[in-house]
Amino acid sequence: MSEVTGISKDEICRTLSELGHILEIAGSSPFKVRAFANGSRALENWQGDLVTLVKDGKVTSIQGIGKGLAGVIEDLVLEGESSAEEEIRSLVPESLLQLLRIAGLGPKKVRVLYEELQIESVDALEQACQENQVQALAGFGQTSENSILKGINNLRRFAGRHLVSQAREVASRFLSAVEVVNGVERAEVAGSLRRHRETIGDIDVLVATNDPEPVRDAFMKVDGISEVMAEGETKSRILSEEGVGVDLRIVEPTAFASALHYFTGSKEHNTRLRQRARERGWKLNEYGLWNEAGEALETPEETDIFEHLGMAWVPPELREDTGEFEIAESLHNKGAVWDELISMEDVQGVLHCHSTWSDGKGTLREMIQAASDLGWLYYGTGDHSRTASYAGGLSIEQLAEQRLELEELRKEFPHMTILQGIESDILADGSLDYPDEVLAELDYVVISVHSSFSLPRDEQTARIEKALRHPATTVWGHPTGRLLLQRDGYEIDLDHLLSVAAEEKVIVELNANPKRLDIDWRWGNRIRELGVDIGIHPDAHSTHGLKDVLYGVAIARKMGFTAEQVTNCLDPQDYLQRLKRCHQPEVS
Ligand code: DGT
Ligand code: CA
Ligand code: CA
Ligand code: ZN
Repeated sequence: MSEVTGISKDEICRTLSELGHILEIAGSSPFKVRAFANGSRALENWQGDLVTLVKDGKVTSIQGIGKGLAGVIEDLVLEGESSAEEEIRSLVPESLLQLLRIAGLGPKKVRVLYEELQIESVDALEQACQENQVQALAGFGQTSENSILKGINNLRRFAGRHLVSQAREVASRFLSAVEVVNGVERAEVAGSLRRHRETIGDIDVLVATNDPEPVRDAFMKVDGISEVMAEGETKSRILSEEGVGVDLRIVEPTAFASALHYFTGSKEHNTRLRQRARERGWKLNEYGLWNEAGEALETPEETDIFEHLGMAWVPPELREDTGEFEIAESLHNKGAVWDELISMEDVQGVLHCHSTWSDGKGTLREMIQAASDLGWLYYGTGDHSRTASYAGGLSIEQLAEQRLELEELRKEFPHMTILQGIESDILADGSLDYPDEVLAELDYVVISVHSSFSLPRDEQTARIEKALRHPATTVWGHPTGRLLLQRDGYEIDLDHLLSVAAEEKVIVELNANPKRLDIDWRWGNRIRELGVDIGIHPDAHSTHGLKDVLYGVAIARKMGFTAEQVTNCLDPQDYLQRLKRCHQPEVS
């Protein structure tokens, strides 16, 4: 954050990149367009205190930022606004920027739509597509018209939901502000965030106190509120500057557990549980639990609610009405509790990490150091393979050179087991990206689809099955290719492919990148049934990205996994054995 105007570096980067897009849509000179795009990227990669740099008048010392752009940055940092920005924004209608949010539409195409068809809004574009006006334009065609319609559909479908990484940040800002207020006995985040859903609608903060007013005041003073939507005695709602809604509910301390249970949800879980209460002639709601005589039962903790209703406490992640009631009841009958689900401390190491050898931002040394700092005992490189030239995929020679660097790093990090792997593109015909003898030299191979997303279901399934059956394949990376809030995965027979993975002993990846969280948690029960092994992999493209493992762990908990059921919770020796087991028949 700039202490002058409060504008953050990220925000400035976003503005510069957006201005570049506007210039391109407006048909400005390619030099000017590139200056903004490159400048945004340069600033993003630059580490340091921007305010100091501006005050010293040294913005142009950042490589890739010229005089003109430096002026814009200085104005933004010092004044919070810039006349150049206003001028550029006035070049095209603001609603055009919405079009850029449609998958597959860049500034070039938006410019054509605007120039040729005077399209200024998403609605207008949808209509033009439906009237087949877009396919007639140069550079478009029927396929792109269809994919624009699909993109519009997705845009609307995903509007108003947020990635869990962003929601967590916003939630902790509000939680930490209210939990320290005098008189607050308990404070927790409930709702979908507590259930570890993969995307979040809004954040639900619950506070127990006998003195609501100071809590509400503290809540309203949190940084980055863009709008107060409701402000009441016990219920308030704001919109954060990130566009995330935050609900605050204040309850009396004795009602905390029942309110926490209620506002954790899911709605479906709540309905089933209330039904159970009703079957006994009891009543359950957000205020408490009452027996048939109308007497309130004491429920100081959530466990008490479940206990009264004849069940073991259900971890919040599993409250989706997907079989948790039957398990909780049988555990209760045995006097047992739910198995401890996996946690971050159980993770012993990771693979599938990118470095500057391909498209990562961290060098191998930086990445391994960061993994070691996280307390991990093994680290596996997983750069892109040679066909992924857009992502700096490694040639056979580079793989060999990388091996030499790894030899050195093994000496530097003797406590780490350092593995060389690759994220091999699955080629269109299902073969892998290097000759067998090259693959055989690696410690493991992740196979991933990065192209030909729209093959028919049968072909896509056959393509991936072939790759899964390749003897070098160890891990199936981001199995469905979905990007949360952006696009669905490719069409495949996932159930069949999971059985193939089980048969071939290929580890199925739970990709921990918060944009992916792929494979979807809804497959958890089926995965256990098939006996498929999963691994939680960061797919990190920076040292920071390694920490994404925590989002993967959250999803693994939602799948109901314990540490014993996740491959990268094995100690290094057992892990190496497990990687070698792929494709080899079980010895009994
Ligand atoms: P979200 O915000 O869409 O990601 O999902 P949630 O689950 O956080 O939903 P939200 O914020 O609308 O409500 C929080 C919880 O409150 C929800 O999980 C269950 C409870 N709840 C809300 N409305 C109802 C309702 O009509 N019936 C029942 N039984 N519970 C409700
Ligand atoms: Ca919510
Ligand atoms: Ca809510
Ligand atoms: Zn990938």
